Order: sequence, then structure tokens, then C-alpha cells
Amino acid sequence: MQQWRQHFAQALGRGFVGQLKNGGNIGAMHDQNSTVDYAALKEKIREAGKNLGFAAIGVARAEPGQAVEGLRQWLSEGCHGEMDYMARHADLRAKPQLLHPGTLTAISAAVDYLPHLKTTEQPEQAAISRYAQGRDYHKLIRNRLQKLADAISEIVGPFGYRVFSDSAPVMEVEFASQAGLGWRGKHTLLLSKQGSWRFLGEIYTDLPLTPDVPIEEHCGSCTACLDACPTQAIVAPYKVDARRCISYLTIELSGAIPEEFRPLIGNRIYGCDDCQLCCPWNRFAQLGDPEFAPRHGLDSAGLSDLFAWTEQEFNDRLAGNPIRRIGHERWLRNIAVALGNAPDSGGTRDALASRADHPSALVREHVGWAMRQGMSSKDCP
Ligand code: B12
Ligand code: SF4
Ligand code: SF4
Repeated sequence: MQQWRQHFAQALGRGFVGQLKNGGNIGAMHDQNSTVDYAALKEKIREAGKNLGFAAIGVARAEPGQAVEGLRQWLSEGCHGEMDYMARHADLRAKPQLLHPGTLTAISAAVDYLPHLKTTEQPEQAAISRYAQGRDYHKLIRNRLQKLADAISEIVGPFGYRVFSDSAPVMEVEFASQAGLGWRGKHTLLLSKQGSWRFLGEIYTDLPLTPDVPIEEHCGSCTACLDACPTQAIVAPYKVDARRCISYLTIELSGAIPEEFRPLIGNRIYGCDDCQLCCPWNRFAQLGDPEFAPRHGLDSAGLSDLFAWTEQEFNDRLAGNPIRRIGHERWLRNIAVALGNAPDSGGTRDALASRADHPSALVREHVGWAMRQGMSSKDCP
């Protein structure tokens, strides 16, 4: 046995309970012979979840079932593009027990984030997807889930668990739909009669809670999301080819944005909301948690103003915002594309010229492309 394992086993033998850095515990286990009333416990968890600000809480067996086949097919077609972690961690995604030993149940939780109801933007304004205009959700939701786990342990005593929100290989949409939080829309996101402007998070646990019943799907014959997608990334119902998706192109992709997609990106500089904006169920969405309210005017900022931010300003102003993860270079790359798509004006040209000699070849190449767009529109009669 490796030394660390031996140490770990000895620690367990002494009743060791350790905290995981990202929320969860190792060593603690639920007594599977306990006489807990699991039906009553589930209702208490739901109630505690509502009090903590979750819009919905449900329970699924920690078995992704047939969804694993869908994931493997998607990977084998290369739809994940540069997101190597999707392929690398496929087994962990498929088998929750490999990620957190002893897991029986996934408690799925949703938090609303719709910041406002504004849908119109000017072409010289930046379009930043709604989920990214305020605080970063990853930590906030995990902290809330940790509080929910603490509330559960006050009822049942020590139990095994780990909390996640887009922070580990977990099939989040699959568990949310199994847990009855909604159905999978044709855009692949979790959708319910309260819309899709919701983040997801989970608690993997060894509590043998009774699973909730999945709800019926209500997409029917609608194809609005497939039709609205600017890059035709929803290549079939329930299938997004990430390599075509603006969210992938502006957030995940590290290198050059393929030229064929640049004009289609319009003024979207971080993520894309089009397949949700057009969805009829989002007419019923409630305004989201105030924690996600827009900061620094990110819901109405001008492209040229954002393009002028120095790296220091980018890091300072976007502290605690998910956009900071892409770094200043990709930020400039994305805004250059949007400026190339904006109506030609002195302001746009001056903004682009100010970055024409940027030290990054990636930025310079996108600025060059953007400048050529302005010139070709001027040449038009
Ligand atoms: C990778 C990823 C992406 C990738 C790939 C998206 C995708 N659809 O796979 C990119 C970068 C493009 C992306 C974009 C976005 N994402 Co994202 N993303 C993820 C992540 C990390 C994994 C998703 C995943 O497993 N994809 C793999 C594929 C295979 O899964 P799938 O598309 O769901 O496919 C399933 C089925 O559709 C079926 N299937 C696959 N192929 C086929 C083919 C046919 C014909 C059929 C019938 C079925 C089928 O099998 C699969 C397994 O069940 C999750 C977090 C998580 N850990 O789960 C967040 C997550 C899905 N994303 C989220 C969000 C908010 C977004 C964006 C809206 C962000 C934005 N505004 O820009 C966009 C929406 C784009 C879209 N329409 O999907 C939220 C969604 C919340 C919700 N309400 O569902 C999540 C859950 C993060 C979170 N914790 O809140 N994302
Ligand atoms: S996020 Fe945008 S690009 Fe991606 S699938 Fe939805 S509409 Fe298409
Ligand atoms: S736009 Fe239509 S097809 Fe797409 S997810 Fe919404 S209801 Fe379903």
C-alpha cells in the first residue's frame, strides 16, 4: 500500500474526518443501518435549500445511466474541441463513485440568475452573457451548498458528501433532469416552466435518499433555439457542437477564432445567450438572485471603452467575475472581433488603431482582421 494510503486508512480507523478544500468531507460516512426517515429528511433538505436561496432542490440516484453513451458519442465526434478535460475526465463524469467514493445520491440544486429583462443592445455596445455580468457563481453556489450540507449534518450527524458547481466532472444537467428540476431542452440546457436562467450545483452524498420523479419534457415541436443559433452550433436537437458555439469560441478557445465564425459573433464578447433569449419558456422566468446583479455597467458597456482597459484595469474591475478567467489577451481578441462587426466609425477605427501594435500576435491578428472589415464596408457603394 502506498504510504499516503496507509496513513489515510489509519486516520479513518481513528474516526478521522477531513474537510475538502472545495467543500465536502473525507472519512465521514453515513450509518447505512440508521433509522432516519429519509422521506421526511428530503423535505427538510428542500426547505433548508429554499431558505438558503435555492430556486429548486431535487434528488437523483447517482447513476447517469444512458446519458453516458451520449457523452461518449459526443466526445468521439470531437465536439468538445480544445476542452481536453471533457475527454480526460469522462470516466469520472460517468461514474460518480470514482469521483467521490461511497456516493449513492446526487442532490441537485438550482439558483436563478436572470439579472434584468433588457434584451436590446446597440451594435457598438458589448453583449456579455447574462450569467457573467455579476459575481462568479462557482464559489457562491458551492458555499451555499456547503451550508446546506452543514444543515443536513445537524439532522443526521456525520455523513459523506462533496459539493460541486461546474467545478468537477459531474453530469449536472443529467442529474437535474433526473431529479425533476426540469427537462433537457433541445439546446441541451436544463429548462423548466420557470425558464433556463438557472445555474446548477450538486451535493454527492452517501445518504440513501429516495429519488424524485423526472418531469415530462415540454419542448414539443418547437425549434426556436436551433433556428436562432447564430453559428448553427445546435447541430441536432439535444446536440451542441461546442466548436461552433460562441460560448466556446469566446471563452474556452485559447487561440485564434476561426474566420468563418467572426462575422457571426456580432457584438458578443463573452458567451452567448441567443438559444435562451428565444426560448418561449423564458417569458416566465423570475428575476434572479441579487448577488448576480450586473457590476461595472457590464450590461451596457461600450466596446471601445472596454477595449481601452489596461491589463491592470481588467484584473481589478473583474475581480470575482467569471470573465477574469479568460485573461486580458483573449478579452482583447474578442472585443477586436466585435469592433470589426460594429458599424464603421471614427471611434471604432481609433480604438482598433490603438491596439494595432499590441505585443500579442493573437491580438494583432484579430485587430488586423477587424480593421479590414471596416475598410470593406467603406468600399461598398
Ligand atoms: C462543457 C460545457 C459547455 C460547453 C459545451 C456545451 C454542451 N452543450 O455540451 C460550452 C462551452 C459550449 C458551453 C456553453 C454554455 N454553457 Co456550459 N457547460 C459545460 C459543462 C462543463 C459540461 C456539459 C457537458 O457535459 N457537455 C457534454 C455533452 C455531451 O453533454 P450534453 O450537451 O448535455 O449532451 C447530453 C445529451 O444532450 C445527449 N446527447 C449528446 N449528443 C446527442 C445527440 C443526439 C442526437 C441526442 C438525441 C442526444 C445527445 O447526451 C449527453 C449526455 O446526457 C456544464 C457543467 C457540468 N459539469 O455539467 C456547463 C453548463 C451545462 N453550462 C451552462 C451554461 C449556463 C452555458 C451557457 C448558457 C453559457 C453562455 N451563456 O455562454 C452556454 C450554452 C450553450 C449550450 N446551448 O449548451 C450551465 C447550464 C445551466 C442550465 N440551466 O442547464 C451548466 C450546467 C453549468 C452550471 N453549473 O450551471 N458549456
Ligand atoms: S450559446 Fe449561442 S452559439 Fe452556443 S448554442 Fe446557444 S445560440 Fe448557439
Ligand atoms: S427554444 Fe423551444 S426547442 Fe429550444 S429549448 Fe426552448 S422550448 Fe425547447
